[in-house]
Amino acid sequence: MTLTVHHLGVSQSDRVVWLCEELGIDYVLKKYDRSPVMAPEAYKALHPIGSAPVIEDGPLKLAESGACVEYIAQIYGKGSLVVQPGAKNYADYLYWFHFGNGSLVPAVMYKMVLASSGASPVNEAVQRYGARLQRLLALLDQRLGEVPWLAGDEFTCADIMNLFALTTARCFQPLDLSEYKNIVAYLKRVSGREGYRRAMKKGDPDQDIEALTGAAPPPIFKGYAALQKE
Ligand SMILES: N[C@@H](CCC(=O)N[C@@H](CS)C(=O)NCC(=O)O)C(=O)O
Repeated sequence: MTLTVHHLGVSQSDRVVWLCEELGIDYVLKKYDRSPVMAPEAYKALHPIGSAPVIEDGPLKLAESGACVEYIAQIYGKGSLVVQPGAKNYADYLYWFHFGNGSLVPAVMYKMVLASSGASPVNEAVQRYGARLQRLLALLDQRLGEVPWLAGDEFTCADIMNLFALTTARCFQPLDLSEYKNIVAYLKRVSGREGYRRAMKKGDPDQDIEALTGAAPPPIFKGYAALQKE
C-alpha cells in the first residue's frame, strides 16, 4: 500500500511531512495551497471535517494530527520515535505528546481568535487566555531546561506534535519567544535536524526555516495579513 500525505501549505500537516522525513519512509506528498487563507475545496472534500492533515493508506482515510502521527509511527515506523509502555519516560512521552494539541495549540488559537475579533488588550478574556498561554510556555521552557527533547534524551513524536504551535502557527498569531531561552535553544536544535529541513523544503519551500525557528515572530502569512487589513 502507498501512504499518501495531503499537506495544506503553512499548516499543521507540516507535522506529518516532518514525521515521514524523520522516519525516512516512502510516501506520496500531495500539496495544496491555502485559498486564500482557508483550505481549498479540493482539500475540504478529502474528509468530513475538511481540515489538515489528512492521510490515505489504501482504503483508509485518516484525519487529526495525533491520529495520523501515531498511525504512521506505529505502522510505517514500527514504533520508531514512540516511547513504549514500560520505559521510564513513558508518562512523560504521553504528557508532552498530548500537550501540543490538548493545550498549546488551543491557547495560541484563543489568542488568535480574540485578536482578530478586535478585543481590547485589557478585555478580561484576552488577559485570562494570555496568562494561560504564558503558563504553558513557561512550563515548556522549564522542561526544555531539563532535557533536550520533550520526552527526555531522545527526539520523539512528542516533539513533532508540539512544534507547529512554536513555528508555523506564529505565521498567523505573532508570538515573540525571546523570554523563553530554553524554547529558543530547542528551536535551534530542531532547525538543525536534517529531517525537519527536508520536510520544510518539500512541503513548504517558500517558508524561511530560520525565521520560523527564531525567537522573533516570523512574517505573517500573506493571505492572512491581507484579511486583517480589510
Ligand atoms: N485538531 C486538528 C486541527 C486541524 C486544523 O484545524 N487544521 C487547520 C490547519 S492549521 C486547517 O485545516 N485549516 C484550514 C481550514 O479549516 O480551512 C488536527 O490536529 O488535525
